[in-house]
Amino acid sequence: MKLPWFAAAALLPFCASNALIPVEGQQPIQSPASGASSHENLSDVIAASPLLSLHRAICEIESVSNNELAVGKLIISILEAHNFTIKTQSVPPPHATNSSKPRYNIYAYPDVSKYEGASTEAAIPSPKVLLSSHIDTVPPHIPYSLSLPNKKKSSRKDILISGRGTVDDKACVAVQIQTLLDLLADPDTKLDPSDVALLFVVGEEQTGDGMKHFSASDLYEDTNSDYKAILFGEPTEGKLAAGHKGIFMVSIKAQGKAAHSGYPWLGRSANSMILPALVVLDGLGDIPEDVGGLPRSKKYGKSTVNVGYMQGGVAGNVVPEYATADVTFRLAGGNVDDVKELVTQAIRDVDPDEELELEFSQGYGPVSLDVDVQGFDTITVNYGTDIPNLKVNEGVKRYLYGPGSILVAHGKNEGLTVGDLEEALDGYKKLVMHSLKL
Ligand SMILES: *[C@@H]1O[C@H](CO)[C@@H](O)[C@H](O)[C@H]1NC(C)=O
Ligand SMILES: *[C@@H]1O[C@H](CO)[C@@H](O)[C@H](O)[C@H]1NC(C)=O
Ligand SMILES: CC(=O)N[C@H]1CO[C@H](CO)[C@@H](O)[C@@H]1O
Repeated sequence: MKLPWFAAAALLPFCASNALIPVEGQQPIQSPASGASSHENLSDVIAASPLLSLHRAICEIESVSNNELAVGKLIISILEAHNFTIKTQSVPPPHATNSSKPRYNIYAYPDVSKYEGASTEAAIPSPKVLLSSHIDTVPPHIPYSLSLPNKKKSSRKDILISGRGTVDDKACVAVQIQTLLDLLADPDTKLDPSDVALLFVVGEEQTGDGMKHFSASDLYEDTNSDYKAILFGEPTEGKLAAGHKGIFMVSIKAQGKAAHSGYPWLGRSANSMILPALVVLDGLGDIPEDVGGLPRSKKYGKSTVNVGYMQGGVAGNVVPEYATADVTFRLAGGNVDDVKELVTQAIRDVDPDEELELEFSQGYGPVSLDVDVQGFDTITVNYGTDIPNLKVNEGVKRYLYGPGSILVAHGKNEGLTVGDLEEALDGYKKLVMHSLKL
């Protein structure tokens, strides 16, 4: 008798996730005879797969930046149950908040004494391959849910998993964990457990303080001598990223003088002071580079500008005393110092008396990444990552790879399919095995 795929799955709950259920040639999820709600059946699919249920468990816990403790605890308990040794790193809350909530980076490596084939009894091994992603998300939290977008011809791999973090970045957290669990459990890989480690950081969506903390830590100092490759997880649509754009920000502040709006000559409008600068910056990406525009490149196209935040004045009938704006630049080329100079000049051209106060963020230029692995399509991406926040030794490869699309990652419709997650599991296994042979 040919069992329906979900029944077959239920009989095999302890298999490796990718061996559970054939992906091709599925019966439709909703057979016409079925009177059961598809929702319950979708849950069954998730529950039957170690990867999908791990992903679900961590997505169901809210972990907006600065509130990463609960999801961190769950990840620790899962890894400990699989004989990983955990080192936590307490990361102080950012200055901008006055939160006193503890938050931790998680560094985890297989407890070598419990895995056969371990080559070393070193206190903390120096791995060859590190897999890293972040456990914080952007706000607001959106609950985890399952759906079938196309009910007529959808198969198991088309099940859509939605909710905050399902893509960015808990898809990578789950896939990276499952990758190591599967590889360690498979004797054919001959994986030395002391060659691999996991790093899950806090704060990526804000300042990258989690990764900066790790980069400066004794733990990293003591264990980074043997790295061949670091695998960074962010949504790249299952492609290997050849690089990402650079980024930096400027905050502009204007101080005017308040007055009754009927007698504006008695005051000075901070909004009027700041507006010309914003108009100039807003157009800077469209001006050719050789006549004072932002850098361009064949690889990344144009640099872009986002006047993302403006605040000024207190009421329509008051001449505004204060105004402020934040502008973000995504750099297609050049370096941050040159672009800062260009931006400063563009502002001073319309603010010759230097009345506007400028505050630049640190930022970085475009980040080039490694793509020397067979069998992957490549992509370049426009978002920032934690990669520049981790100082790596010369010769260490940096790969950026993960399931799902950045185009939905911070939106209300954040989500990816079962197929996306399972393909990325295969992709990560390939990347780890490739990296070990470097
Ligand atoms: C963890 O190690 C213990 C002791 O060596 C072993 O009995 C157990 O099966 C291991 N658990 C897993 C999930 O590998
Ligand atoms: C934190 O911020 C809140 C609200 O602004 C304030 O009431 C509280 O006193 C602050 N706590 C500390 C420790 O600064
Ligand atoms: C959990 C649950 O309700 N599962 C249902 C899925 O659909 C089949 C019929 O196709 C039902 O028999 C199951 O009970």
